[in-house]
Amino acid sequence: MSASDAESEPARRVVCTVPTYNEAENVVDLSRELLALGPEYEVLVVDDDSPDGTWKLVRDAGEREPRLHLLHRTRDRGRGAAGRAGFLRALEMGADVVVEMDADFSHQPVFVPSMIERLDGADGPGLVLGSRGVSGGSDADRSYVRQVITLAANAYIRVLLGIRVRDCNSGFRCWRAETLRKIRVEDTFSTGPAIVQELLFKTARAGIPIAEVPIDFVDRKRGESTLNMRILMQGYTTVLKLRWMALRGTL
Ligand SMILES: Nc1nc2c(ncn2[C@@H]2O[C@H](COP(=O)(O)OP(=O)(O)OP(=O)(O)O)[C@@H](O)[C@H]2O)c(=O)[nH]1
Ligand SMILES: [Mg+2]
Repeated sequence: MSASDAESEPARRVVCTVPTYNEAENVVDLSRELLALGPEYEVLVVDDDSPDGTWKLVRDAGEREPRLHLLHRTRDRGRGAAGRAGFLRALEMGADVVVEMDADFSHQPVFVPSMIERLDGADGPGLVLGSRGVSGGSDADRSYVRQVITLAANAYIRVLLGIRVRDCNSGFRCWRAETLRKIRVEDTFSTGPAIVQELLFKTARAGIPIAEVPIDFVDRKRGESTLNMRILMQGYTTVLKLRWMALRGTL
């Protein structure tokens, strides 16, 4: 390979998947920040036909930026289905590393390089979490009530699923592509945000090492949260279902 080929072809592909629902105020700025991290970065926005036109903004910006991709979904709306579709598309695209993160800047692009560096660590984790629960990480920007809900959910998941990581609810993660293939991401069933815990549980059960890197989680500044009591309760129920399926050997 010539020197110029080496310059135009990054050594590996890092695809950042971002599920969006009504994130018109965030999506373009977030994509720009991610793409600025380096030539190996690509962004895949997985939008569920947002009424605020998020997908149109991505489509238009993508015409000028070949590293920005859109997966525009019009059926099966939901954070879980969108996450699954995003992972599968990223694998089809030939990603070596898949980053997943929210669009609302709670997951700040500035932390991604340190997470990827950790994925390259000599002890070879197959998954790296951006974590609020390890030394140097924080969750201080959100209301006290939200912090307590997250802590309670974390304790519940750790006890029920026997997962040892400090931040089981982190949806800010870097995956080796081979981890996603090994745990058969195509077989995940969660329709909502509980896909975060489903994938974490499946990774831990597969004996794949999981590392945590500190991040500062910040509250969304623009746009509306989709979280509500029904989604929260659905999440708790899915965790119970995962435990039950594991006990019965049907997971
Ligand atoms: N494609 C798609 N994305 C979704 C859907 N629901 C939420 N999202 C995205 O998933 C990410 C997380 O959703 P948020 O609404 O921020 O929920 P949250 O982070 O649990 O709650 P907050 O802390 O209040 O922001 C964001 O990027 C959303 O736009 C959905 O139905 N489809
Ligand atoms: Mg959020």
